[in-house]
Amino acid sequence: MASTSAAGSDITGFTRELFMGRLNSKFMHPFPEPKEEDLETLKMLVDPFSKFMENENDAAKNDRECAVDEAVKESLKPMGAYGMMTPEEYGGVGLDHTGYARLVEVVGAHDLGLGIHLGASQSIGYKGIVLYGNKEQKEKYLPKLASGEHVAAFCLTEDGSGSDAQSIKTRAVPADDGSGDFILNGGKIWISNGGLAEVFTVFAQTPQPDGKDKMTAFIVERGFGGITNGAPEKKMGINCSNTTTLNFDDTRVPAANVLGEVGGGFKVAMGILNQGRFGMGGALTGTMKTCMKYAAAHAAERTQFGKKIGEFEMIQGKLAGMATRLYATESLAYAIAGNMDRGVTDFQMEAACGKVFSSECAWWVADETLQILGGLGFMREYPIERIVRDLRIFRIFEGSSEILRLFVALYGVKAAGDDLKPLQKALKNPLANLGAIVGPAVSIARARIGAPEKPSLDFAPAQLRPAADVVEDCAARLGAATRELLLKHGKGIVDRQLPLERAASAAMEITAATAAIARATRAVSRSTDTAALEVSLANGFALEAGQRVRALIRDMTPSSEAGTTIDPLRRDIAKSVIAAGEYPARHPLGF
Ligand code: MYA
Repeated sequence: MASTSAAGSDITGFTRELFMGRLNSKFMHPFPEPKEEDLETLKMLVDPFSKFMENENDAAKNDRECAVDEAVKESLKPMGAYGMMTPEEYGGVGLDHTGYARLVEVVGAHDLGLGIHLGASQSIGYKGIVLYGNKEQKEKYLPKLASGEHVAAFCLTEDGSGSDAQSIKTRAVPADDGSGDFILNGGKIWISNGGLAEVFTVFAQTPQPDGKDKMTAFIVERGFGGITNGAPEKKMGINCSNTTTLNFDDTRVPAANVLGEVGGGFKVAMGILNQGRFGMGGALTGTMKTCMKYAAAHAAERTQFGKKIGEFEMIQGKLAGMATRLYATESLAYAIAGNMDRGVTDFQMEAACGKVFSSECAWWVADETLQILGGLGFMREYPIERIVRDLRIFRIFEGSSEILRLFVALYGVKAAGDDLKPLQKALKNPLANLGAIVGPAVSIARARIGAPEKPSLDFAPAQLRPAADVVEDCAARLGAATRELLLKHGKGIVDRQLPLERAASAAMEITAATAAIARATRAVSRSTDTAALEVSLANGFALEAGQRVRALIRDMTPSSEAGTTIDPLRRDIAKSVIAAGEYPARHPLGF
């Protein structure tokens, strides 16, 4: 399917507006939809790919052997699996974001470890060349990477630098010979494909004219010399993906291999990660669907106390919760992908929401599946055991749930601060300097804060009013609570991570619920065969999410019991734990 990306779009993001109590429906409605002919082409790719994953790839064997079967890799190459989104002119399949989400859903449904091998190469490993590479770099590297002849790796994380990505120590300095080449030294850890890759996107500090270091991105070939990798790490899951350390010892990198601008590496890293995160939602809807198959089959077959267990309310509650979360995750994943395809550039916060939401929902769904299967789910002969192990890392890598919640909350709060201040020039660095914007902004605006217009999802049809009412109410509450937080804490808000965490969680749930409503609205307007069910799923998700969100927002406000009592208690308890270096209470028996 050829890329249908529009040249640009003036549609702005959805999630940021929530912090101001606004619902930017344009992002969600009409729910993005590819052209009919694109879908036909995509179907021709998905069908054989699904059959291959079902019949030829053996996920359990890959897991046992801690490597993707070589024959599988060879078969995947001509299928375009190593270059799904790479432009056709460079030998890739040229899928748009929606098409990519659909194909990785197939991978996620069958083998997450294989998905990481494929994704680490194209979703982040050489994505930078596609996004920021010049013509020569693209022509030189992309064809072999898209065909799978070479694989790539993304090299950011270091021993002392995980979430705090700017703190890397790997350094590249200009060579003494005046050639413009760089000499690269340093070490990276936990690099997916680290032992297999021929091409690395490496982030390193480079000296700047002002004497300070700034990050630069480089395209590094294994053949440049001085590169060694450690043995594959022994992991809890995604075992067939290769994860190693990497060391650069006086590796000479030609000047032509700077990716983007010298000193512009952090933006390159963030741009790649922002672009890559939407794929996780697609992949994990596949995983959740696999879980649901096992859960549904077991609920229908297993008899206890003279009844099929699916007739018991508790199992029904679980299955419904799984289906509604899956519907919301899938809706959000395709809303983000569709917006990226229609040229929306303001999707960073939604991509972060989609990554966190999908990884947490998938974890919950897999865990509930295991619970429904009982002892069977714990046995190796059932794939749920592997799926649970594989899924755990998704809440950690590509931006942990915690750092992405902070990212979403702080950027949302910054926007709310901007909204409150009529004149103040926007500060650029919210994580570090939020106070400088929030303090003056709030004092200027303190006197003139009024309730904004009631947020509205007026596109929702009558059947979806229950869900729309919840979302409208929650958005208004989030806007009001954010204003209260800003007024109370001013510049101190940056350190109030517990209310920020709640604000982000609320925003994520509201974003997902709105995507689900928009998708169900489309189903209703087209009278599709599953429209009534989709209405139930969207209403079901939004009503439950609404309960969670109202509790989160209640606890966000500084005057709440959480704000005044529980959070200070939690801080004190944590300090005691850290001071003791262990569980600090005396044993009830005294020893
Ligand atoms: S790869 C490693 C993953 N690592 C991370 O994700 C690191 C997480 N940390 C961060 O993202 C950043 O450090 C944070 C910012 C967010 C904490 N977009 O002072 P700042 C701009 C655009 O706020 P910091 C892996 O795990 C900002 O506006 N711009 O930054 C492999 C400012 O610009 P300016 C952004 O406090 C997994 C400047 O940067 C963003 O240092 C394998 C500084 O901002 C942003 N997001 O920290 C997965 N953030 O100065 C395989 C900041 O101009 C993939 N900025 O105002 C496969 C999955 C799919 C397929 C699967 C199939 C099964």
